[in-house]
Formats: sequence, structure tokens, C-alpha cells
Amino acid sequence: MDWALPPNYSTFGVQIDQLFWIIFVITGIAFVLVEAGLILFIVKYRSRTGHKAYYTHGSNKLEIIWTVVPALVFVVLGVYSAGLWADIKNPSNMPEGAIEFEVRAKQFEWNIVYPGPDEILGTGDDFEVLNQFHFPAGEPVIVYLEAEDVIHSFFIPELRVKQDAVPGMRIPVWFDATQTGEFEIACAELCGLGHYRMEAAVTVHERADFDAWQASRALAQ
Ligand SMILES: [Cu+2]
Repeated sequence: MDWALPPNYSTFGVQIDQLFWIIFVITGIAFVLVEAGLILFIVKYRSRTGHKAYYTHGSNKLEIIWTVVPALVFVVLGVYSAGLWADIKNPSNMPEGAIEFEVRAKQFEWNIVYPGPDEILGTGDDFEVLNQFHFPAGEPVIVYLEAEDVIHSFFIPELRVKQDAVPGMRIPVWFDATQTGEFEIACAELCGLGHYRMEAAVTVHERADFDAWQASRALAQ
């Protein structure tokens, strides 16, 4: 169903999409019921000559039902998604041996810091590329997200990753791309007048191609 969600190329995307559809169906049913009730009441209790308004103080039973049912739904959804949330967002659950990058967001560009051929950030062979994010497929990637001015949001739809970049914070984000391809980082937080053009090209390589690309860029610096 590509009219609804972009194709998934993330190892945890299937679970994210499952959660998305469960929430979509639940909220969809609630939406239809509430709107149908609204339309029914608008028509049924419209102003008509000869009909007197009837005053009611409400129904405790009804109010308890429509408070308890949504509360239970929220609790169940919260518990159901807690494990996945922890796997994806909890810094102590970040995969080991991941290749690490630093991504600095600012109005209106993405500055990608590469670890260089030694694959260690903060060493002499690191280099920066503006608005071009290359990484290998089939292995975990950790991005340390920073923001230099206002809040931005790092969003790669095909990898099912979305995380705010907040000034003063260094936030780890991880993902594991299941296949190679060309995607896009979009800023998903309205961050100023140039927000619409805050995008970067994402290239997911085979490991060998990524090594070659990174070696050539490191040499060029
Ligand atoms: Cu932005």
C-alpha cells in the first residue's frame, strides 16, 4: 500500500508499521463513531417549531464509559509499544559495533561528520560533507544528532527514523538499512523560513562501495 507509507528499508520498520496501523485503525474507528454521532445529533435535535429543548444534566454512566475506555486503550498501547520504543530510543540499547556519524543540523542544512577510514569519530581522518549522507547497508548505524540554532528533526521515512535535534543536546539515533538505495533526510520540524529546502541526499551503499567512497572523500579533504 504505497499510497499510505513509503517502502520500509529498516530492520525495525515492520514493527513500527504494525504499531502505526493498529493506532490508525483504533483512532479511525473512534473518528467515524464520533463524527457519525455528531451528524446524527445535529440532524435529530435541530431547531424545529413546536419542539421544546429538553434539559439534561448528563449521564454519569456514559461519562465513566467514555473516560475509562480511551484510558484503557492508551494504557494498552503504551505497554504494547514500550519494548519497541526502548529498543529504538533508549541510548543503553544502541547496538554494539555500529558505525558512528555525527549529524549537525542548522538553518537550513545538514552537516554530516564522517568517521573516516579508521571508523572512529573525533580523530584526524574525520571529514564533513554538507547535505550528503552515505552509509553502508546491512549493519547498524548510530548518528549523534546535534543542532546549532533551533530545533530541527532528523527524518528518513524509508528507515522509519524520526528524531528531534535539540540545541545543547547530543542525541544518539540508530537504524539498520536492509538494502541499498537513494533516499532523503527531510527536516520534520518547522525551523524557519527555509525549512522547506532543508533536505539532504541519503545514499546507502554496499559495504565495499561505502569504504571506497569514504576513502576517496577522506583523501580529498
Ligand atoms: Cu530544520
